[in-house]
Formats: sequence, C-alpha cells, structure tokens
Amino acid sequence: EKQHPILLDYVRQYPLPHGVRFTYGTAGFRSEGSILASTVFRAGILAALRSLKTGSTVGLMLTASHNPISDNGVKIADPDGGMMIQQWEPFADALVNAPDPEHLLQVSALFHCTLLVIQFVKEENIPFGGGQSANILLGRDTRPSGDALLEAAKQGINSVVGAFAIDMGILTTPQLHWMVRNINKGTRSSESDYMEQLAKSFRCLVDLAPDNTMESKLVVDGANGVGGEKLQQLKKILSGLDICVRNTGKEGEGLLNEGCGADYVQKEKAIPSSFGLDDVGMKCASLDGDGDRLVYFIPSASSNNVDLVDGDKILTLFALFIKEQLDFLCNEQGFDNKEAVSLGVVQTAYANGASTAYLKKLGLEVVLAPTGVKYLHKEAATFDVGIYFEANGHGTILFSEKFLSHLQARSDELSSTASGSESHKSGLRLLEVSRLINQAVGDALSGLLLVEAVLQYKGWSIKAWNELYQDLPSRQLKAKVADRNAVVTANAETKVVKPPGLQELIDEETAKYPCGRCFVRPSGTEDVVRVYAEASTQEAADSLAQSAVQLVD
Ligand code: 16G
Ligand code: ZN
Repeated sequence: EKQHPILLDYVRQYPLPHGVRFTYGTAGFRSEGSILASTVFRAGILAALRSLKTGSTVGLMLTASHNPISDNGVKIADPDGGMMIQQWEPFADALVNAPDPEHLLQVSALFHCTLLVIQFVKEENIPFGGGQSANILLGRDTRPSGDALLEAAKQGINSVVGAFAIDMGILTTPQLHWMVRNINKGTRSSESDYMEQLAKSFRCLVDLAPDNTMESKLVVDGANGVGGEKLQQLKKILSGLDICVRNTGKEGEGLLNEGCGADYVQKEKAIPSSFGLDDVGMKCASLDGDGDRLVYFIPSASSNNVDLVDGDKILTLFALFIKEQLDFLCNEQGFDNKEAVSLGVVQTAYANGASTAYLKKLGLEVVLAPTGVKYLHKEAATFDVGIYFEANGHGTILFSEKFLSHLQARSDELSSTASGSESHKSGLRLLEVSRLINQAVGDALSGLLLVEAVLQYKGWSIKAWNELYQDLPSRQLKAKVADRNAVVTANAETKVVKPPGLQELIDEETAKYPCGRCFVRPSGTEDVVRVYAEASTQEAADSLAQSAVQLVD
C-alpha cells in the first residue's frame, strides 16, 4: 500500500492524557498547560488540514488569555483572520479526543486518531499530494508552557506532508489574526508593519481632530502579559500620548493575570496590583493576558474600588463617533445614499441594560448575539459598519469592503476640490479608523488608540466619557451543577428552553424587581452555569441573582 501523507509515527510521541475530555469551546481548547501537548500536536494537524483545504495561510495561537499562568490553550485562525469556521469544530473535538494508535486493541479501530484524519480528509475532499502546500503561522503568549507546546504544534504540522510551520514568536492574539488576514490579502503583514500601521493611523486621526486640550496621561495595566510588552514597543513610535505601562511582566512585577488584567478589573471592579492611591482619579486602562480585551477604569478614593469603564462604554464611545462621522458624510450632497450605509451595533446579554437603552435612544440598530467573539463578529459583518463589543472588553469595528472602496473613491475625488470640508474629513476619519482598528478580531492595542483618538476629538476626559450613562447595578454568579449542558438557551442566551419550566420561574422572580433582568447560560469555558442579574439597586441585583442560582441548582 502506498504511504499515506499523514505520518503515523509522530502521534505516539504525544500520548493522550488519561481521563480528560477536551472541547473546542468558545475560544479553542483550554486546560492546564501540562496536559495539553497531545491536544496542541493534534491542533497542529487540524491547522495544516485547514490550510490545505482553503489553499490559504491559517494561524495557530497558543494562549489561555486571562486564565491563570499554569493554564494554556490553542485556537486556529481562519484565512480571513477570524475564528476557525464552526463546521470544523466537531472534527476538532473528535480529533483531539481520539484514542492513540497504541490503544488500538482496546478500542474500535474506527475511532483512533489517524484513521479519523484519513476519513475526514476524504469527506472534506482535502487536496493532498498534488504539490499543494500549507502554511501555518504560529504565535504564542508569554506563558512558560508555551515553548514546549510550540514544539508539539510544529510536530503536528510537520506530520502532514506539504505543511510548513512559520514561527512568529511571542505575539498578542490579535496580532497573529491580523498577520494571517494580511498575508492572505497580500498586504504587509510583519510585526513592524502592524506597529507602523497603528501608529500612523492614530497620528492621522489626531491630526484630523479639532485642537482640543487633552488629558493625555494614561496609565495602563499590562496584566503582566504580552500586551504590556507590545504596548511598550508601540509607545516608542507613538507621538501625542503619554502612556505609562505597569504590570509589564518584567522580572519582579508579578505573575500573569494575577490580581491584574482586564478580566480581573472588570469582574472584581477592583484596582489591579501596582496601582494605588497616587492613581486616584487618573485615566487608566487594563489589557488581558493575550491583549484582546480592553477596559478603562478610574481608581476611586474609597478603598480598592474603581469606576469601571467597560466594553459597553467603549462600544458607546465608538458608536457615537462613527454615527457622527456618517451623519457628516451623508448630509453632504453627492453622498445621497444615506439609506445605503448601514450602521449596526452588536452586544451580548451581558451588556448593561443602561448601555442598550442609550444606544437605542441614539437611534442605532442594536443586535444581540450569544457570548463568544465568533457569534458577535458574524453579526457585525452584516453591516457596512458593524461595531461589536462584549462587556468584558472584547470587540472591534468592522467595515465592509464595499463601503471602504466607496469611501476611498470619494476621498480621492474630493481631495482636489473639497479638502478641508467637514464631510471630506469625516470620510478620511472613517478610512483611518478602518486602518487603526483590527478588522480580524478584537484588539486591545488598537482599541486603546482609537479610544484615545476619539476622546481627543471630543475633548473629553475619562470622567465625561464615563458619565454618558450610568450602569444599572448588576451581579454575576456561578452555579455548580451536575451537567451544565442540561441548560439550553435560545434568543441569544436570554431565554432558557431546557429544562422546561425554568424560564417561567426566572420570569416570575424577575418580575418582583423594578428594572429587573436576569438570564442563565452554560459557560463555554468552565464547568458551571452562569447567572446574570440586573436591577435598580445593588441589593436587588444581588438578591435576584441569588434566587436564580437556587432555581438552577
Ligand atoms: C471566551 C470568549 C469571550 C467570552 C468568554 C465567555 C473569545 C475569543 N473569547 O473567553 O468572548 O466572553 O469566553 O466565557 O471568543 P464563558 O462562556 O465561560 O462565560
Ligand atoms: Zn484574551
């Protein structure tokens, strides 16, 4: 028999750990870093197959984001820089859990790892052997387990004939997604290109803004991860911002995500480590461990608390700005297709009710999507300009190719005649925003620069921004249950459809609270059911959440 292009021998070097089951989850496979080698090896095979299938470069990122330093994870970026298509997730799950070939005698031969791959290759019609090559960009965050896992990923890739691993080193997750997207578009894609593009479009936006005086000082919590490191690099080529990065991950500054980072600040509403009394009232921001989430905060005088300026507020700031630019643009004659430019915002059920009400009052179309970037991104991509954010600070602004080429053509046309008009400037601003903000995935570094550019444009302090609306008090709790998947939701996770009767009980409870809102959903990353409640007072929100936990238990 002729040799199959999948080299069976490698598989044995990465034995499957006993008694664990991995699922691709909301954002790839994630677990304790020490037991991930076989998963990452097989994710390498998966990435190679994905690249062969699409005929394009894909990405493989090693990170566990905001999770503890001992965790790690792996996810695949598709050729457009977005998350791997969902249709491949069942195969991904089957592949990483399939028994090793050695165990052939104990289990049905049909299910072992190599056979599974061979079967899938056939089903999906993945081209082999015709000289096709596959390219996979590898990135990883600063976790100590990253080195060994990188080797496992490379071996997995190398076990597929024609597949090449290209190690891009330590990167933020959004940097890797950006690179994959750009390579496939044939545009500049190195790390320095990324840095230069961000710095340049930021500078252009500031130049296009009125001469407002600015609260230019910004203190950033880097979560002791890769984001802080990259921000310091970016800082060197940025002008007009006074950024001070703490928790950069340098020796002695603390551990990754420990008592710091965007997830900590958002969930605990507490100041991160290395921040103190000197920072009270300052404009501060926090990144997560792999640099794809961003929240702002103002340390308050009372104990360790902060005024949190979360993803919903970032979304609101961006939406205000974009809407204003579109209005300028569309008021101009010659740009009469006002109806044709669609602007939409996408949130999840976690968005604070006050933010949704505010956005709707602005006349914006608000769409709800289930938790997880892949769902929000997809919804946002249906608009000419789609803005999506999770309350936890993950989000971006997507521009349709059609709208961008329209803007470009118009700006070329106007540059000779109407330069200087507000409408012309609006077009230029929108073009620069599309260059600044990551089109592949949420990106804390580009998000931060856009926040700063918009504050500059508006002449707003962080306090003024924060006061756009006031958050309704809310509470999040977890319920540990025997089987979280017994809870099935619909309507972007706002309604329980299984077990029957639960939603009615939640509704009954919620009705007892003024401004009450409550939903429960199975976590995509932890073995728990999450509960969210909102009401007019903190006590009421706490009590509603508590009651909902009891209903779920
Ligand atoms: C993942 C998601 C994040 C989501 C979170 C919810 C991506 C890149 N990340 O971190 O967007 O908010 O999961 O976790 O999609 P949960 O399902 O445990 O509540
Ligand atoms: Zn992250």
